[in-house]
Amino acid sequence: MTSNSGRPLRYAVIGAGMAGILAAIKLKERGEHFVVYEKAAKIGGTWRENRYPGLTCDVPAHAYTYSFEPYPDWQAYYATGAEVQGYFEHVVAKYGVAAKIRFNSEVIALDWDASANQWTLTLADGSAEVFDVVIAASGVLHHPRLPEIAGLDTFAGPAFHTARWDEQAPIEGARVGLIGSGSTGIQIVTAINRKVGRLVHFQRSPQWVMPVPQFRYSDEEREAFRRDPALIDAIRFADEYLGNIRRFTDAITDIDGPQMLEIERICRDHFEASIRDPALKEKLRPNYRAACKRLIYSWCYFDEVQHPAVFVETGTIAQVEPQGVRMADGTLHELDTLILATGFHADRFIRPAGVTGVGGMTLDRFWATRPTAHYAVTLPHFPNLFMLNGPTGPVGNFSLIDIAERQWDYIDQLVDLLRTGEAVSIVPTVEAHEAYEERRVAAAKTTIFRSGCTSWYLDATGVPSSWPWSYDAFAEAMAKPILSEYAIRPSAG
Ligand code: NA7
Repeated sequence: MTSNSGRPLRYAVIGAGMAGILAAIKLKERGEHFVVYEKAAKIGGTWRENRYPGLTCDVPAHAYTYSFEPYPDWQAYYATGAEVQGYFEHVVAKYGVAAKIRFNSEVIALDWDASANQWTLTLADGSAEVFDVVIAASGVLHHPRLPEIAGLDTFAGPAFHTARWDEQAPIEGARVGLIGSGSTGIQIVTAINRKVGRLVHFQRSPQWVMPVPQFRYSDEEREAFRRDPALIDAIRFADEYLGNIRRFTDAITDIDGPQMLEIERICRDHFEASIRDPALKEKLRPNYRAACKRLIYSWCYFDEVQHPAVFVETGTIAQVEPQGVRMADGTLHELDTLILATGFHADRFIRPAGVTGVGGMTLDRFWATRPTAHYAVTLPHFPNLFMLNGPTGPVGNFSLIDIAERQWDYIDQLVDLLRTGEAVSIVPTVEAHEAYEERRVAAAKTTIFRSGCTSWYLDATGVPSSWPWSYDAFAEAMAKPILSEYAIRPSAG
């Protein structure tokens, strides 16, 4: 638990979302000295930022929990965003980590001092602090991407990104425009279509929809979960969830194999059986393979999109005008409110913080081609820096909490070398990382994500920025770091 100079190691955790809370709990359990820096005034990360109507976690609630903190109180099989935020607040209170979080504290720079084997963190207020270990848990989808549409700022009514929801914007009985049909846009359609006067859904790409069940838990069921946590495990480890993850990761890596053909069949059958109007059906028919984009998991989208108040507009947007959205064919959709469900810059991670590692190497330079990390966790040139939910980790419709917990196990084993005083710094070698990344990129190019669609899974060069192997391969990689891939600087003493 001490550094080579005999004092306790100091850890900085950046971000108090799902992954940062995990790190805080684990470090507190070990009795470590740590500080969590959070740029906002509240915990929760993506669940704090997103408050749009219809926000639902598309991973079954009982599977979207920390393994050490099952939650009998979930109201339904899939939880609302507000409930998920409530879960994280409950966890932070129960595990007593709130006092360790410094709110309104944005880290703007991290600088490695090779002589002291320490990171200096600079905050937005100009103050600086020194740490031995940095855990970057700063999230993935947190920089809203606004569409480049002419005249956007001329719109007379409220126009806002979904992660900056405007509670005052007219929705009830109003003429609402919604641009974007990712998971966010689709969830919003299902939540506001019966409230609006008219909803124009501007859809550049239609979506494949995986039909999933949704149901509420009764008070009796919640009581039973409380009495017998094995009932929760039965959901968490059920074949319908865990088995599906395995089948899904097999499918995305074996794109003509039986699992992918089955996913395609389910999505196609659901689509064919659900949409009545032939014209709408053609608008909603994707021209790419299911699971190429992140699948929409929904129990109601196809019903809700057929509500008479919804108009799916598939034409090209020419510009935004004060009254509404003008299409390339000259049609003007007059609107009171314009919602931008246009996604996020998925390549930012810890940036815009400036990170400078060994020999002046900057993260921007290291990531000039694409954001990468060794097994999605560590970075050559940046010792004693560990990422949770960093670039090239597994992506799909499964719990990122589980992914972060497994990454923590990997990190913990590496940090142990520092903790025991065996080493003062640990960093993957450039050679090991390049060899790994070469294998990863080659495999990623053969996944379903690259089968002919656009999505936030693809990096700037069009290569999927994801773990391209099976779930079990990921679990195995996280279970034991390959120490020969690391440069481990031994302690002088
Ligand atoms: P996504 O999945 O990145 O979706 C963004 C949507 O916005 C998508 O339908 C885009 O169409 C559309 N888009 C983006 N720019 C434009 C412009 N200029 N004009 C028209 N349409 C546009 O973001 P979400 O917020 O829905 O979901 C992100 C993740 O959050 C989700 O996967 C979950 O993991 C949680 P495109 O498909 O590019 O044609």
